[in-house]
Amino acid sequence: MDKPIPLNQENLSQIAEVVSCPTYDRSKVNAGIVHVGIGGFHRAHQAYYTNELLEKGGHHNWGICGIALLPFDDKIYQVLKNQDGLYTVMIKELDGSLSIKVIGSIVEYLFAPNNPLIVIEKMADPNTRIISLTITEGGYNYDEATGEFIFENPNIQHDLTHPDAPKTIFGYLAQAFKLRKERGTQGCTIQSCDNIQGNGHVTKKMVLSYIKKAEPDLVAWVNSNIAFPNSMVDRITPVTTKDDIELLKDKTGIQDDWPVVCEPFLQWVIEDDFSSGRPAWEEVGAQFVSDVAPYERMKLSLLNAGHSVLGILGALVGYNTIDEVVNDLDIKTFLITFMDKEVTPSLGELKGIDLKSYKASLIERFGNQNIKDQVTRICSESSAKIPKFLLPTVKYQLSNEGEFSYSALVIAAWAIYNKGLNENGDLLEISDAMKDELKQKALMSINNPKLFLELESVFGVLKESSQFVEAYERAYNKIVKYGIKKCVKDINSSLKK
Ligand code: CS2
Repeated sequence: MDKPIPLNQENLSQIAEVVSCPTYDRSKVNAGIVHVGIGGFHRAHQAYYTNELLEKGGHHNWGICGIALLPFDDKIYQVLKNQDGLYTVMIKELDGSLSIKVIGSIVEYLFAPNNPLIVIEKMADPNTRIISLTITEGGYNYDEATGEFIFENPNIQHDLTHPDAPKTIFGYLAQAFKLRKERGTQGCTIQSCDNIQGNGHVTKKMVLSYIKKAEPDLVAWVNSNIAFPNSMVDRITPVTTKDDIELLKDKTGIQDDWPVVCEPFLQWVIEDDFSSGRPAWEEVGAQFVSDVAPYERMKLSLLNAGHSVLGILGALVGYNTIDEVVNDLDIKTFLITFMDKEVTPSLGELKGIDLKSYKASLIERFGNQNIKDQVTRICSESSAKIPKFLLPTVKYQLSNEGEFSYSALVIAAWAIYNKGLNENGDLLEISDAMKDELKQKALMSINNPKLFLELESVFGVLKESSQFVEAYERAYNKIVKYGIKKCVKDINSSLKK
């Protein structure tokens, strides 16, 4: 095989002979958007939509400056720098085929830990009109039990005492807003693209909590100059593997050090509330609506919670990918019943949405054998995901005297998962900010399962519901005795009766 062609601006015309590449003049694109968190999801979603818009022409002020905020984001920063911001999206179609496209919407990139002042200046720049975020569910720094900002976080303490060299998004935004206010620069929009119900509201509440303490004189300015639209974001984006990089090289001859792999499905529902203009993303398929809440609820409680159900049960059984788990008929039936009996009643009326076909489409998307979404990816950071994805359903069902035994089984399975071994005795690869605490509680729970529910920052006051505790303990003991597969089979057949 010929030597692979490194992906960069200089080689773009040669690469365009093989795969679809940006046809717009990237040198004329200005970064009106500063995006924090340039991982796979952002690059498969917002940057993808933005690339499609730039292709249409006439939108050159809406390019993206990607910010790598954390020290370990150094790798993606280096890759983007070496590739002039270019990267490949490999869409893994349901039929096993691959659609490949080079994306050019990220036209600048900064590594914050080495250049905090440059990043603050960029966020304060009058040409920056949107600062968007994918900082993960845990990145919003609030206590699940109280909904309040966690000031004890050592990085937040650092930011309060080192305003010129912040480590967290909150420290950066406070300084950028301060400069904007001092200079009389107009406000901008902070657009969360993370999987949190009311992600705009949550962002606003957390940013204001921090600012009240760090820069109290800024509160009124933020309230009148900064918009925080809510949004629902969706595209399944597994972790890129070495095999994906090789596959791209084999199929196209392109050397891309960090391509993105994703499913074909793509959705973005955005509240139309921007303080200083916005790209016409609706021209490329995004939906602008006045109320995103029903879409968010539906997606978080069905897709994301559905993922967690598959991930946690699948990890214990010993599966590696989500398609393997959902193609296990017993687990598939369990998931479908969980969606129908526990989640659906909690969603209320969803005007204009065909829930039945939405749920069917999820089963199909989860079953995409081509994307090989990793069980480890889905289970990672479950301590931040479960309260947002699964617990709202449990709370609804408890207060409406409804069904919650499926959710209780999943939470019991998660308690067992945190002991660190699957049912075959293999070590589980657990990645979670609360990993040590989870393991400690999981081990303490062996003889007294309800101790696990004492993790208040995850479960809040759930331990006070005797009904839930009972269902959870029953499920826990049964899983330990008979294993996941039998428990799932039994619950499936008991509900048929
Ligand atoms: C997943 C999400 O992280 C998770 O647990 O459920 O990353 C999911 O794949 C995306 O939200 C899909 O839009």
